[in-house]
Amino acid sequence: MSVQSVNRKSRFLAACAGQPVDTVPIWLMRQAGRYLPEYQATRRRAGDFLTLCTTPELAVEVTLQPVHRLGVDAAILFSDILLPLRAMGMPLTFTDEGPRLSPLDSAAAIDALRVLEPDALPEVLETVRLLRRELTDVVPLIGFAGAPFTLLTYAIEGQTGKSFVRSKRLLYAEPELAHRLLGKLTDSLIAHLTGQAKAGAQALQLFDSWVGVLSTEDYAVFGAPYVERVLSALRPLGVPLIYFPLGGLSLLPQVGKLSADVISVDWRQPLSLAQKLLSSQQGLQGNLEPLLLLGPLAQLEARVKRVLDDAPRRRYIFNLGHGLTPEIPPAHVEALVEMVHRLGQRPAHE
Ligand code: 1CP
Repeated sequence: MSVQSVNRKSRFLAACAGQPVDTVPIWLMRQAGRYLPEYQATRRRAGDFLTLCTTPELAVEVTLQPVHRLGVDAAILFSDILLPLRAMGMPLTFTDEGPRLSPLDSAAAIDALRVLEPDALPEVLETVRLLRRELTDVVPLIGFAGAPFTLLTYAIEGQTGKSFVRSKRLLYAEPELAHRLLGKLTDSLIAHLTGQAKAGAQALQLFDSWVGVLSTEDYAVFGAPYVERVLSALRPLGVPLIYFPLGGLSLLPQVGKLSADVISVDWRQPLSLAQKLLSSQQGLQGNLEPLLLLGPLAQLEARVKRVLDDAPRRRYIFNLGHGLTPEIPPAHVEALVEMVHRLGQRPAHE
């Protein structure tokens, strides 16, 4: 395939496959969200966050907002990692302080959880189908889910973990039960992600947002094996698989053994260091400190250059080291996309 036909198709998918690109592709975690006034307006119309996630027309609208405003090279489905827990039988609400679930506090509660089938969460799958109709091939759609351990923390803590005492009590006091829960979460995630890919998602990302609280020894038992089960079950779908172990610098040697195509790296370490700890087969995504977007544009541009200079030449996708936050000015995000496309241009022979 010529460079040009690859580029007309999708820079993002070309980069995932290790093919040449005209410039570095970029998308941003939480590119749809509260920093955008148009998101705030749609969210007000929806009334609450869960209605926004489960009304396909509205979820499509907010998914497309950053694509139109920013010119990013991929769209990410608007949904949330906690929706599968709700479908498994855990009532979920979102408050101003974050998500709330009634925490699983017994073996019976864990055994009562439903394991999802690929057609669970039909509203989310409908959003995927509608989005594929709206998007061109140039801007592919990324589907996603939380990784098993990260979902375990929400299911056991009932909210965003702080000390993770409840989660760790389960791991250390009742490891068999922990494995039973991780197994059910893993099977449900495989089903939900398979459903998304069959509905049209062209890449899948697993968010392991809380895996950084695990020691390397515990990641080997409660983290990595379940992530690998998800990845190998999804492999036959033929879409690129991205894994984001937030705060997982000490885990990267183990992450390097996972079968993910691309590893999304947080802002804490240079990409070149992450690359050394990972496998040479794995592409990289990342890793600008998101809050640099609060500072002046000249500083932002200097830091973007540093990230690009440090990034691999092939199989690389620009992103933030974590998500955009509500305080970030949209004009700075627009400027970031322009900078990456301008500074990331690759000569045709590379
Ligand atoms: O409008 C609002 O008030 C809700 C804010 C919000 C948004 C915009 C939440 C609540 N979720 C989302 C959407 C979302 N969440 C997306 C899709 C859109 C996009 O990226 O553009 C994605 C991929 C997620 C993933 C997600 N949800 C993660 C993993 C990524 C990460 O940030 O580490 C996690 C941990 C959640 C849980 C969650 N959802 C929302 C909140 C407030 C939380 C808790 C966050 C936390 O515990 O810190």
